[in-house]
Amino acid sequence: SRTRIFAVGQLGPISLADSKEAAVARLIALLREAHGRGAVWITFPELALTTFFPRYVYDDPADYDRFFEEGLPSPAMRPLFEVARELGIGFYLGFAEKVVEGGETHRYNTAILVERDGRVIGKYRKIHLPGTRDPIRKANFEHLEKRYFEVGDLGFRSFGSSVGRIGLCICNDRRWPETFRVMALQGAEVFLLGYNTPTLNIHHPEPAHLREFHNRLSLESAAYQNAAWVMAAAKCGAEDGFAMIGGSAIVAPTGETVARASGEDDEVISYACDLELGAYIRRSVFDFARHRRIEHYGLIASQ
Ligand code: ING
Repeated sequence: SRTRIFAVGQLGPISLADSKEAAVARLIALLREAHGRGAVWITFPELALTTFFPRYVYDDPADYDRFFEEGLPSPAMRPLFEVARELGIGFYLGFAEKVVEGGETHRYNTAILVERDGRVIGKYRKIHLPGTRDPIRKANFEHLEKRYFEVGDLGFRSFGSSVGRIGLCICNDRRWPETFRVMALQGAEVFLLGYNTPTLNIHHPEPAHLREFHNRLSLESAAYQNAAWVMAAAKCGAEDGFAMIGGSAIVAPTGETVARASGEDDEVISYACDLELGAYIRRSVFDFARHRRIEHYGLIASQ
């Protein structure tokens, strides 16, 4: 067996008025709690340093650049990197990335993977950006990720680490099966992701319970159909009154949820995950090489 204790650090609300330093202090408290449980890795949410600002309308980058990080680690992240290295815990962190590449300024919804010794060993920029570029003005908030972020340019990859091969994605990506299959085909045996999922769907009316159901369905099907562990960290609760769902979870390669957050505030869940559990499934029912027939799958990648 290759058993490691993984943790998920769920965050409660971060308001517009909260500083990044206050958010980082909360992440460090979750880190210490995870360490106390013997965890060697922790997954934090999407956009974990600030409120979910794509709910608001901004026109001028000067008004929303304050939500973004520059440099890796950025000044705000530095204390988290230091404590994680001191405790020997690797982590996934979601944040808004502002970077100059090719002489141009780019902004992405990004997640990084940091090894137990503090090295950045992976980076992912969110590919499935939900919502709209322009306000729809159907509720008292928006979902403007297409306005503030570019589509990620790093693809879906898996990264070798001291705790196995890890695949990264972010929030809406979990609803698209292609996300996980592409990473599973690269050997990912653990998928890490963070999410910020509004409870109210502003695009069409639907019962609130479906938010929780679709979150769970996405995580459990990804785990089962790719014989991999899934760790998902919510930022949740009401941020300045705008509610987001909790439901942070650890899901086994059998598709069974083995740990779930019970509240909508800062909370650590953890589980002793045997990475060998996925391996036997990959050698039997989901032996990709033996059973998949790619000659029949062309449409998925061609339209
Ligand atoms: N949030 C939501 C998510 O995909 C959403 C947006 C919710 C889209 C429900 C469709 C249905 O979980 C982010 N940040 O992607």
